[in-house]
Amino acid sequence: GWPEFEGDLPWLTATAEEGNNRLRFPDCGPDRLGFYPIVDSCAWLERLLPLGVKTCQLRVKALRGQALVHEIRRAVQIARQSSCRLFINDYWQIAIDEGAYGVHLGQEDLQTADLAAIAQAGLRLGVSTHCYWEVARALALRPSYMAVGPIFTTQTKDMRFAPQGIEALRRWRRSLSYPLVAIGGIKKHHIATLLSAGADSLAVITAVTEAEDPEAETRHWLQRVH
Ligand code: 3NM
Repeated sequence: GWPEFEGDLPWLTATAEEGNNRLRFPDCGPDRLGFYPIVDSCAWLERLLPLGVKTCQLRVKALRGQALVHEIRRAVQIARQSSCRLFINDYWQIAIDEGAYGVHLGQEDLQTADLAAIAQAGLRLGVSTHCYWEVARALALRPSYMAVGPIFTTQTKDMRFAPQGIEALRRWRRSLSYPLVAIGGIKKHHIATLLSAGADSLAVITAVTEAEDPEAETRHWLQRVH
């Protein structure tokens, strides 16, 4: 079993500094990542980005081959038109080829992705973390941001990790100087608490995609998070 996370971890940061210094991923600019909706199609991007969303992720699970390439290509165009920072989940090679703003990788993807190619192409790297060891691994890569999850129970993704809760987020905030993206089961009544716990950004799927009025919901989140 894995030990529980305990206390602050200054040595992690020191280890990262001594570690893999070859790769450099760009930062995400001076503005906080803020409200960060995750969607599975260009149709969603076309609905949400004109409302002022400045960070988003395309997380496609249902397409393959040329259809997938076309979807990502169009997503990059849509994001450019709105000056939105678009992270492509998982498909790092297509993200490089299509000139996306960044790539978001889970821990499994980290094992197979060509991180040097991503860095060389100048794409930002966001990494999912769910526990102490995954944070340690992410730190060694010095990514552009770290996602911390699941904060709360989520039905949207199969999770072998228990919800970390707000107190864990606070502790990561004390240990880490990276932009922190909170994810997992986040609803709008959590916004104030998560921001004051130190989240730079709140990533959501169902809070927007299953809202009765996703556009109104997006406007609300934008107003509250920024
Ligand atoms: N990643 P919702 S939680 C895609 O903890 C994803 O890494 C998570 O969806 C993580 O906002 C999650 O509907 C699902 O809970 C987020």
